[in-house]
Amino acid sequence: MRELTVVGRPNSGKTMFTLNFASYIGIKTVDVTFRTYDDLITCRHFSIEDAKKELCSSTMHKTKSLQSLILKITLGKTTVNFKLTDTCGIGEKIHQEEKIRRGMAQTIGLMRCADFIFHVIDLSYITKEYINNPSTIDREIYNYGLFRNSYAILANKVDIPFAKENLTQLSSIFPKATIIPISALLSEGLKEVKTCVARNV
Ligand SMILES: Nc1nc2c(ncn2[C@@H]2O[C@H](COP(=O)(O)OP(=O)(O)O)[C@@H](O)[C@H]2O)c(=O)[nH]1
Ligand SMILES: [Mg+2]
Repeated sequence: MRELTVVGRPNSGKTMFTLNFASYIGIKTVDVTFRTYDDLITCRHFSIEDAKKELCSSTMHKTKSLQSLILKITLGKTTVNFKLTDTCGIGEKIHQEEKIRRGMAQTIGLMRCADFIFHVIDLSYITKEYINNPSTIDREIYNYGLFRNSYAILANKVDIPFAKENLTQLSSIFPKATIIPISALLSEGLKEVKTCVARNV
């Protein structure tokens, strides 16, 4: 089974995307498998709504380990199962909390073996300083993603003010990537994501 992973900065909307994408392709309840850095595996069953309430948050680093869903997508007359794995957000700095440092290392480890990488970028994060910074974590992920050739950027939060202007800026700093504008919160742009998933499962 192919594994697609969802990576990006903390708070970019990875968990919201993962759950609302599952809902978009017709899933009503999910079994979320949590895998910690020390390989402790637990599984919980949620309705999508309850999962969003419990697993999404505006506080940083709500997601500290790998959270996988097994989903299925219908392609013509066949149904294909795939794994969609949400991850601990990564940043430039070494975090003071060990659990989060380990979670970030787990994310990087998974990026190396996943079959496809969705890189979520929060459009509200695109400031002048960000654009001029040559060493953001997003640039690192972009360079690695291009090298892997199984990569797309999800430009998230298109529902916020100035999203259009910021999307133009984002396209200019990451010119070689496929960029899909989405609102994970409002489930916008997910048809294009589904087409991308269908090509890569
Ligand atoms: N306005 C807006 N807020 C969003 C969107 N996606 C996520 N959020 C909010 O951003 C915060 C972080 O979301 P979450 O999915 O937990 O981020 P993660 O740390 O990347 O997993 C939450 O308060 C979400 O409600 C979006 O498309 N639009
Ligand atoms: Mg999360």
